[in-house]
Amino acid sequence: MERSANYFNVKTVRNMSNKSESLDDIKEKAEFKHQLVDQVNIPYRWATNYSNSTVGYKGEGVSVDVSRLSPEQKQRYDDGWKKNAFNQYASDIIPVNRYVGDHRHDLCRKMVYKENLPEASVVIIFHNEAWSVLWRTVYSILNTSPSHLLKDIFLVDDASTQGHLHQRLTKEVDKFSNVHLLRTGVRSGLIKARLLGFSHVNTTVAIFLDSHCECSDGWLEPLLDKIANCNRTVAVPLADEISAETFQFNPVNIEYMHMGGFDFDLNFNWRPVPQEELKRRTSIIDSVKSPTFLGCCFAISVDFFKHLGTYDPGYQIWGSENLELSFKTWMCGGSLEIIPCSHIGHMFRNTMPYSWGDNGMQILIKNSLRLAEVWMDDFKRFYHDRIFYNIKFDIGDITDRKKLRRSLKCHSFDWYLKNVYPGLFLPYNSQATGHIRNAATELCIESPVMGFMMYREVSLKPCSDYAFNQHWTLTEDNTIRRDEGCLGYQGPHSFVVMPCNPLASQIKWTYSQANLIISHQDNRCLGISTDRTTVNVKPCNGGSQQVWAWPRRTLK
Ligand code: LR7
Ligand code: MN
Repeated sequence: MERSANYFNVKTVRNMSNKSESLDDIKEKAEFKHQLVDQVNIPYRWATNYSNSTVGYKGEGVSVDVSRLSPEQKQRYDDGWKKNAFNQYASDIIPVNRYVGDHRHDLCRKMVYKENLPEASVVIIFHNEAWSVLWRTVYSILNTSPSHLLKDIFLVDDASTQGHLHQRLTKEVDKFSNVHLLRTGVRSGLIKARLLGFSHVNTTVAIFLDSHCECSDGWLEPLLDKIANCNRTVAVPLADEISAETFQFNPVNIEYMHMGGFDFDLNFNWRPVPQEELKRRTSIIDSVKSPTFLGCCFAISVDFFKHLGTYDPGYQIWGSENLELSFKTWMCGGSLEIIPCSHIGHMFRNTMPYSWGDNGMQILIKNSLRLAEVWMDDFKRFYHDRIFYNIKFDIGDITDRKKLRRSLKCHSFDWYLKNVYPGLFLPYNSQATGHIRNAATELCIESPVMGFMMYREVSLKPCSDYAFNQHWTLTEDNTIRRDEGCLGYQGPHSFVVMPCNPLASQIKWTYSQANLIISHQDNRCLGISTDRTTVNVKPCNGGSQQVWAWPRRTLK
């Protein structure tokens, strides 16, 4: 559908209680009007006049010029970042009802889907989401879903504490016949919140979204089509990026498709699609089989999700549920596919704004331990190794989850690794694993960020049993490795994590268990920099600055 620049004034929202209500009417009532008028002096790149309402049109972002904000505006700008870990100030300038554009490949636009696609309902969970961001998620769904395919939207409030999510939200939701509000009452975490939403779904397909997503033209049909063909397929859209800084919608380029992987921190990561999978596909818009998925956005058959025992309700707050669903989907007879014709934006942010209670890291580890215990068979040892064996965790009762796995007669994790994720690096026969601790400083070598960002510098940090990114493996072939990244020598003062190309001499090291030195070619040794913030390589001198303790734990 072609939208004019002032689509804002002409387009009618479908699926609303009062079906003839135009966006103008909604604008009158809704909160964004006063937000916009309120902020009319704010400098931003596109619109200069709200009567045009082109702010954010086609998914453009807003760049706020902080130097031009009044003290009161600056305060609001800072508060927005603090509360959300994204630029709420920018988000509040953009209409909650914006059009993000049609990001489909031409071939997708030409697709003709079955006439009788199954009906879906959407579950959106949130704990303290910004108003403009939450409603942009809802409006984007309403604006882009054919009404005969979308039944309900369930907003699940996971015990939010922010005022606007109480009475005001209840009232706003009342204006829509097919948007419903559920509340967990006590903080339950995203997994249980999703399960609460799911218990109200009475359509063939359930779709789960984070509360900071935007659906774009044509996102729904290809997901439903996939599930209509086989209800054991979990259908995953592309996760386009909504910038946390500007709210610009940046679509994924499907020429460079990625698949979901994981590492032995039990974190999700993006991986290149293997050659065999690329060859299997006959068109650029064919789905990509993926070992795991992100978790923020996906569609699943209600029956199949129930068959798989939904999520492990023992998972708290955040984490592991996407890997659990990935593993068991594959291991118990289904498949996980990324659908290049379905574009959903997710706002990725660098930190989490909300509290996890007393010890977030422990919660995360407990979830991962449950996951490993139930689904990973002996391979769980590669995760256990990451926890440095020092901390004991009570992971709760997992009898039911194990029973579930038995009753479903699922494949083993070994089968999954061989058949679904053959490219995963398994740290067999490692020579040493754990902290690499410097004798002179007691500091440990830390890789950049959790997970991997290639070619970023490593650093020296106080050793911590909770810092997974201080865990290194001395591999069989003499590399200092964390999953897909190896410690690489780029020059005497530059050490980065780089791809583990077996032919690259930059990543080859020798560790002597006798005198505890790590050497890199020609009798040069790894030591610490003068300012003690990072490592360097100098001729070996026997000093404690070049001595490194690295536990000799061998993993077979
Ligand atoms: O206690 C909570 N209760 C909630 O309802 C904590 C969170 N939530 C809500 C929250 O408001 C949000 O809507 O749960 C949703 C997910 O939390 P986010 O958005 O803070 O986390 P995230 O986007 O980093 O989370 C990713 O990983 C999670 C693992 O449990 C889920 O699978 C999320 O859906 C998932 N999102 C992504 O995978 C995209 C970003 C990660 C990367 C790379
Ligand atoms: Mn999210």
